[in-house]
Amino acid sequence: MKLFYASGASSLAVHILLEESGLDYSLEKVNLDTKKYKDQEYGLINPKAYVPALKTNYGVMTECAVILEYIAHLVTDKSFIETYGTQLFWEQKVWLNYIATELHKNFISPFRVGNWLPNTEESKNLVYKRVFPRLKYINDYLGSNHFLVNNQFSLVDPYLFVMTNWVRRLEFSFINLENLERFDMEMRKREAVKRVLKREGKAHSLDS
Ligand SMILES: N[C@@H](CCC(=O)N[C@@H](CS)C(=O)NCC(=O)O)C(=O)O
Repeated sequence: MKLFYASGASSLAVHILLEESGLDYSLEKVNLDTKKYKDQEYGLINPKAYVPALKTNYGVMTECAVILEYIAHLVTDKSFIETYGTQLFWEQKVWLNYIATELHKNFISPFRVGNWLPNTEESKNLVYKRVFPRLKYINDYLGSNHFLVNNQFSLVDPYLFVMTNWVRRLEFSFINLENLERFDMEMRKREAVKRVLKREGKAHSLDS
């Protein structure tokens, strides 16, 4: 498998789950400004022109939450995903969808080239206003637990970690989000997460 990624983007969730899985994979870094990887057109891999994309034996898979689910199903010994049809399985689906639709797509980095919000303090405040209540909901649900579903590491946690990492990247405060801050710090202690963060380096919007 080959993961097309940009440093610190949502593809980080897939990268972490791949690393946690022990599966064989390689990486291809995409420049989201030029939409190229190496000197190749990324649009030929993923016409949607965003990351993540995972090249598998079955073709190129897109949509972060779906890719996470795909990987989770490949490694049955890791319990990344609950048994189909159980209450916890549906809980995981609800969280994946919530993170994808309520957080991921509202979490806009105004300073990133090509983003549709102007790079102003006002834009940043608007993003904060939008994401804060959604983060607060997760913060309160999490309570003193380490992980989101059943207090066990699962496919939803790397995706949530991308969001807490973006709280840092946008220099938002963790005030009233202390459970999420603790979650973020705990995730950073995981060996797989350390390896991935080191390998990805500075976030794509900050690396030039
Ligand atoms: N619906 C997609 C959205 C992916 C997405 O928004 N990716 C961002 C990075 S986090 C991206 O590559 N954006 C490209 C761009 O804005 O040009 C998913 O859930 O995977």
